[in-house]
Amino acid sequence: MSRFLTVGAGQLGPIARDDSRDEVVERLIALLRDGASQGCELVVFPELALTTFFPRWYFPDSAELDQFYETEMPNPSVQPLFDEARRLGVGFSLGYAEKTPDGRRFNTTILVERDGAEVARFRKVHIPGHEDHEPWRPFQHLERRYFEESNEGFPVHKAFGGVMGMATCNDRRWPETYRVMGLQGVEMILIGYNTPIHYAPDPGQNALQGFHNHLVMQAGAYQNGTWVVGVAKGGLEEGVESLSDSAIIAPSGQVVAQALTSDDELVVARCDLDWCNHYKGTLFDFERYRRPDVYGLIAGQPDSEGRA
Ligand code: CDT
Repeated sequence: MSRFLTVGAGQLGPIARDDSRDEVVERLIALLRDGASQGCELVVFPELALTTFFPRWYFPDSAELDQFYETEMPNPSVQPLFDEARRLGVGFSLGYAEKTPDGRRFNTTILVERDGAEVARFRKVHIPGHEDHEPWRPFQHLERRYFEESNEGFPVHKAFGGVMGMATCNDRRWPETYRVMGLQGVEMILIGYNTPIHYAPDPGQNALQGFHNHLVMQAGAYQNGTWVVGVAKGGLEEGVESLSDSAIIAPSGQVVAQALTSDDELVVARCDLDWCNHYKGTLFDFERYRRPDVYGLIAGQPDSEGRA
């Protein structure tokens, strides 16, 4: 049997600090229309897709910081994207900085169905970078100052004719991210990212950024028998080069479609969600072959000597 879902990875090129939400939303709508013309039922947009990647700057003043957050979703600037998506019958996922009514800040992604209904909001679990201003760096990575870690985990959702999950940027580097969703039968994981090429704590990793990006997503896909859609905001943004390389990855771990540019670009693949069953029902038949009885250390908190 086949259960096809045509998906677009809506990669973005750079967003300048003074680009307005309206300008960015126009770019998102152009990608969405491109997707509709190619038969996409779902377009996946990157992490923090409405603004420049603001954690690269230290903002001592919270009023200045607040301009990058959305206090409602949708809001008047983003509403045209929601309207156009519903008109076209194309669903989407969109990453943005969320500030809740009680002042909490999360790195959030909303998933919206083809009829415009909200499926879920996912809040990033693994928050990388640092809490305090570190002037020795050529640019900051202050996600740990500007976002709380979510404790909501990695739920999955019946939508788009399958079982969908979400993760955000640094979440993709952790095998547990995929496995927690794999255990819930996930068939497609949507991942947006902003990955600066320069990694200040260990620049020796810079040349490996592209390799590591695909390595983790391909392994996560294969080991859990799921599709993975990885979508970048890449290119040279405010003087910082970020990884592009958006990719759609099959449950076999193979990259089936990949971005060629560092700019706005739609990467499309027709994904058979039933193909997941080849892997979930053979090598990765979890019920038959997994050994959770010997994996205690993974979810436990080790003591000071490293014992679970
Ligand atoms: N946005 C995000 O999570 N980026 C991180 C950068 C590396 S840590 C400074 C990532 O894992 O790609």
